[in-house]
Amino acid sequence: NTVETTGFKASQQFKSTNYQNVYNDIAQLIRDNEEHDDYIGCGPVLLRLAWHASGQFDVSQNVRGGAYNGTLRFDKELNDPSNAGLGYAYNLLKPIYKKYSDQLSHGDLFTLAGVVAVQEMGGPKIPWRYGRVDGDIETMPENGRLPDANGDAGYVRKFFKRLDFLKDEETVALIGAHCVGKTHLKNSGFEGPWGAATNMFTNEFFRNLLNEKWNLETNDAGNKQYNNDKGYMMLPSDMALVQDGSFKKIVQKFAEDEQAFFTVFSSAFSKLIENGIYFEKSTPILYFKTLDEQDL
Ligand code: HIF
Repeated sequence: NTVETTGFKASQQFKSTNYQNVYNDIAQLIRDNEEHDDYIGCGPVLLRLAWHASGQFDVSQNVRGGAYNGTLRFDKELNDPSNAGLGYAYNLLKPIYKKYSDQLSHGDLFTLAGVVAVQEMGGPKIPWRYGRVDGDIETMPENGRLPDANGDAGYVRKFFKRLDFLKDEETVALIGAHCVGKTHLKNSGFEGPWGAATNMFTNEFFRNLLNEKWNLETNDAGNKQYNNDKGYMMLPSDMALVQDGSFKKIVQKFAEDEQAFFTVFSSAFSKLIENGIYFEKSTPILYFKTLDEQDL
């Protein structure tokens, strides 16, 4: 795993692994844990795990902080306050890692889990490639590089620029992942879901941003969040998407056109989980079938 100017080189060592089988085992895990978090299920928290395993990336440093080294498996990174609640998701995946440990890296497992979560919740197909290699503890980035939910539009744009997203459209599409799951006071100091369909990947987040009546309130942890009268919420960094003219135009487009959202989300999420990795042309781009598509 030499570091090239373009990032860590993807390894071919596990090229014979049947990754659709790994996909299926993770998807079955989601089916078996549907009662998690008052029947939201564990799709959202696995998606969050995949992004936090990737989201410490800094394009100006390139080689550090992406998903390549799989360092979210280390206690120190799991104990980053930004990762509160992800220990549960990591523990869920441990039996799958055990089953495939001689055929699979942690970085590949974490990122594949995000792909599974999006697809099994009804979202777009996400192209995925293998080749991340477990790095030792020295490759773990410093804690504190994940985003602050109190940020405004300027902060959000700058943060995603650090992740090498230069187009507002990609940033807005990514944040549409907040259609699923919820915030938990004990994890983040925010509370509530973003909408009604908390385990279905849709464009509801964008429709709610535009159509609901939001009130800025102080929650029980003393943090400011936007609430509506149906019990939904928005983080300040979510609301930033309708407070900035350029962001808002894109929100309007995605609220009207779910397919447009899916297309941009798929390519942006794929980029997010591959940041800092250099793939040889021969590495195949894999697309996975959902359990439903396999009649499983
Ligand atoms: Fe989230 N996000 N996220 N997020 N996130 C939370 C939960 C989820 C931000 C903050 C939070 C992305 C970007 C940002 C998911 C997926 C993605 C929570 C609540 C906070 C505070 C955690 C808790 O209390 O349990 C910020 C500031 C982001 C940058 C603007 C990504 C694009 C949207 C990259 C992304 O994919 C998911 C899924 C959850 C729900 C987890 C759950 O347990 O339900």
